[in-house]
Parts: sequence; C-alpha cells; structure tokens
Amino acid sequence: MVNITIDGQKLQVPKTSTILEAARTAGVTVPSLCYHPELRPEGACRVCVVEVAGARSLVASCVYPVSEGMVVNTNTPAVREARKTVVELLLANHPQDCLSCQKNLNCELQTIASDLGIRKIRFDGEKKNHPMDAANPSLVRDQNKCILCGRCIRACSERQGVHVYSFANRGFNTTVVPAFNQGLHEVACTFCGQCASVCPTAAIVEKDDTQAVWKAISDPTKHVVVQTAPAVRVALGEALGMESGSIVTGKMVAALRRLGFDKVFDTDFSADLTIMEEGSEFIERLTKGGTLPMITSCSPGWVNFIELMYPDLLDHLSTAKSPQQMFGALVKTYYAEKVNVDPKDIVSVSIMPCTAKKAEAVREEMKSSGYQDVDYVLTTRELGRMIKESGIDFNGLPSEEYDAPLGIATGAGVIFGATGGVMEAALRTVSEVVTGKELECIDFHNVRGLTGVKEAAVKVGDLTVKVAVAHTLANARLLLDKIRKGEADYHFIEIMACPGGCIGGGGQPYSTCADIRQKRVDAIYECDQCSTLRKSHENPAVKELYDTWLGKPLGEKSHHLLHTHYHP
Ligand code: HC0
Repeated sequence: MVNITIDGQKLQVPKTSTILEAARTAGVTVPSLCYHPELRPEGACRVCVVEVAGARSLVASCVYPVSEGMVVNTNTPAVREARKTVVELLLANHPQDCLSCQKNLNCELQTIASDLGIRKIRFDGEKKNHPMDAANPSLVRDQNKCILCGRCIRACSERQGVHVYSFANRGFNTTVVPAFNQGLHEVACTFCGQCASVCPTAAIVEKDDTQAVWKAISDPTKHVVVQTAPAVRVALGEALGMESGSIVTGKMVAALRRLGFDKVFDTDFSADLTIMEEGSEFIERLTKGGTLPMITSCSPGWVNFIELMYPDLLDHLSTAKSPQQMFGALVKTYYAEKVNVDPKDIVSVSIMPCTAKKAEAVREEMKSSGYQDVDYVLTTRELGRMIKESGIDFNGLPSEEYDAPLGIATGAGVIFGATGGVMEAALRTVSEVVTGKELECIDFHNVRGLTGVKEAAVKVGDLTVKVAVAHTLANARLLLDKIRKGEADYHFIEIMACPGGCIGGGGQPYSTCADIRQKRVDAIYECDQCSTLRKSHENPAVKELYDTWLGKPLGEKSHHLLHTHYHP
C-alpha cells in the first residue's frame, strides 16, 4: 500500500493502482472516455488529466501509477481548462446530430460535454466524411462518430480474441477499421456486438430494425408473433429507468401486447425443447460413439467464431439449432397449423440481448418452415426504444402471462441466459433420462458463476461426465486449443460468446459492467427458483408437441426443423 493525497483527502491505496483507480475508490469523479474498467488502459483521450505535485505537466490519470507521498489535484483551473479543450477538439470534427442520433442520451461524449459545461465549441474543425459500414445484418459502423478511443479494438482483441479492428493512418486521417478497410461482413467478425456495447458514442451500434417491426404490427393482414429471450427479462428494466437486475417478465409481456403483437411467446419454451434435442444428441454420442466433447451451438456469435477460426472442430458442435431458430421453425409450421393461419401471413419477431442473433436469423439454412423462420430480431435496447416511443408507462404496467402454448416454459429454460445455464439445464434432464430416477438436488452450483472457464465432473448413473463451461470468445479459444492438442478430456462443453453469457450480450442496455452482469445473473437464478417446473423434460407444452406432432427427439421431423449444419 502507498499513502497519497487526492484533493486534500489522505488515502492508502494498493501500490499497483493508477491515479484514476485510486480516485474512484475515494469517491472522486474523474471524467474519462478511452478508459474502460474491464479493458487495458490506453491513455489516448487525455480527458482524465489531473495535476500531480512536482510533475512537469498534467498527467493522464488512467495510466499514471500512484507512488508514496503523491499529491494529486483533480479539480484545478488548469485541469478543467485542459479537459474542456480536449473535449471541444473532439467535438470540433464530430457530427452535430445529437438530437437524432441513436445514442442520444446514452452517449458518453455528450454526457462529458454537458458535465464539463461546454456551451459552445471554440474550434470549427474539418469534418470527416467516411462512408457508413452497414452491409451486414447486425451492426452499423459510422466512423464519422468515432473518437479514436480504441475501446472497440481492445474489447474485440482482449475480451473476444477476435482482433477485427485496428488503428489505420495518421493524424486527422486516423481511423479504426477492419483489415484493409473492409466492411464487417467481409472480415472475420462474429457480430457479437461487444464493440458496440463498449463504444462511448454511436460509432458502432446495432442495426435498427424497429421501423420494419412497426410496419408489420400495423399491417392488418399480418399475424405478428414475438418471442423473448431468457436474458431480456432481467435487463429491459434498465433501459426504462429501473434498477439493474430488476425482473420485468410480466411487465414486458404486457408492454409487447400494448405495442400490438398478436401473440407473446417465450424463447424459454424452445430452450426447453433444445434441451430435449441436444440432450438426446449428447446421450447418443456418449453411448453409441460420436464426436466428443460435444459443444453447445445456441450462441450465434460463438457459432460464427468456430466456423471462422476453428473449422476443423465443427464436428464437435451439436447440430441442434438455437432456441430462437427452433422457435421460428415451429411458429410457421406447428403453430400455424394449430391456429389455422397461413404461414406466409405470419411475421415472426424475436427480442434478443444479442446482435449476432440478427445475423443468425438470415442464414441461408434457417428456412426450414419454407419461409424465413425468424423475420426480425430486435435487441433489448431496440425494444426499450419502442416502448418509450409508444408512450407506455412501463413501470405502471400490470404483470401479464405469456400466451400458450409457446409461452409455457420451465426454470431450466430461463437459466440459458446466464453462463453455465445451458449446461445445468442439460444436466438436469440428461441425469434423469439416463438413470430414470429423480435427482435429489437439481442445482448444479459448480457450473454457475462468472469464472471464465469452469470445469466439473458430474455423476450420471455409473458414468462420470466431465463438463466445461466458457464465456467470452477469448475463453472459448482456451478450450478449443486444448481440444486441438488432444488435451481436453471433457464430454460436454457449453460456450457462450458474451461475458456472463447472454445477460452480457452486445444488445443489452448500456453500460454493462461486472456488477451489473452479476445482478442480472442473480435475477436469472431467482426466476428459476420461482418457477413451478424447473426441468425441461417436465414442460407440458413440450411434451404435447412431441406427443401430437413431432414424434420423438431426434426423429425425422425434428431432424428437418430443429437441427442444422455449419459452414467451414
Ligand atoms: Fe441467449 Fe439463447 S440463451 S442464445 O444467450 O440457447 O441471445 O437470453 O435467446 O436462441 O434460449 C441470446 C439469451 C437466447 C437462444 C435461448 C440459447
């Protein structure tokens, strides 16, 4: 520990701290832009400058280490003037369309400009004129709004191990671009959207599909159904002014009805169905001999990653479609038959915490109903914007139930939204199906939590099943490299692309951090605990689906509608 003084406050802080970290632990606010608490500090933007007694000039507090006896002032005329000048220079060549910008009121540059009291910009800089990168289904990049903080570069390389972005050129022409300034659709982007979730401005945002959904809702010839992913219910409240970790399932269902959706269904239903298919596939591979370890296939950012980076390992992926896509295939077949609506008149919308789900929905093979199975995917943020636009008082809404039958789900379905949840749901079902006996305890705590890679050995009858769970693509790499080297003796692996699983998805409300992720995870397990049914194979609507229509897991109809293939 070292002794330092910040703004007259004497403190003891770890000697490895930066001034910024020390200031924040002391409750002193130092503004920052390029700094992100979960990424390597860069010291690029200089917004966080402070005065250090004896130093020749102001220092960037995010990269400046503390030392014994250091005296720091974070609020002097020189500091305030320097910060203002830095932000004014950023604004000098920044588009001035704040009122109509997708990040209006969610933009960190806007907040800092306001906090620093900038009322006019002294410098009239040359504006950039880069074309938009909008040729992919998930993300829109507007380099004209980029402030060169480099957070997207670091999120993509450090958190995801994908390395799509880097700085190019010099001076005014400096940009952040994929290799050779190609579009995201032309490079090895997984569309996970972690770049968008850390971008302080609107330089990277989700592709907005709300207008198309409004149009479908107001078309009287269309029957518009919506499914909501597990992780949306524990995060949507944040976009509407509620505390992190608020569980808003019932209010969300009510809001979707008031927006005009004809039926409100739950992706948790098809998560239960996924367990039936994927669990059966696992048992078959284990007992009859198939490629092991088998790896889950429901996170589309992860599926893109393995296709792009480890195509030699594709046989390890389960062939089960993701719950979103199983749901889409059933809506335009099973459900359409049940309610006697022509599938061509059904518009299938999903609300997801994920930007990669938009790309998953338009994959060529996702048309097993004979139509595009899922027509539009909205992120949690987009749904939040639609609710605001419609003037709904979200907080004042009553709690309403999902529609039957595709809204009936178990606690096993909801835990899909947190890292380890798919594995736990699978273990609950696989154990009982293999042994024919009811489990005494269905809480598999050793696959829960936010550790990057978790391992467990689980007794299933006479077998010891070795499992592993990873979240973030950088952690996925660790497991895949082990498999490649022949050092992985696991039977079953769950991989989710985003930190914390889907609760930390690239389409979740800003600004996600470790604390917020933990609150969302806690809320997910609370939803599970409160469920009447907590095992996928006990879902009565799934049982009815098999009994009356599908036949059996891995049967012919399942094979056609619920399983898929991958592209090396
Ligand atoms: Fe997920 Fe899913 S759990 S990927 O994270 O499996 O996006 O929430 O909807 O499909 O169910 C996301 C979340 C889903 C799917 C489910 C899976």
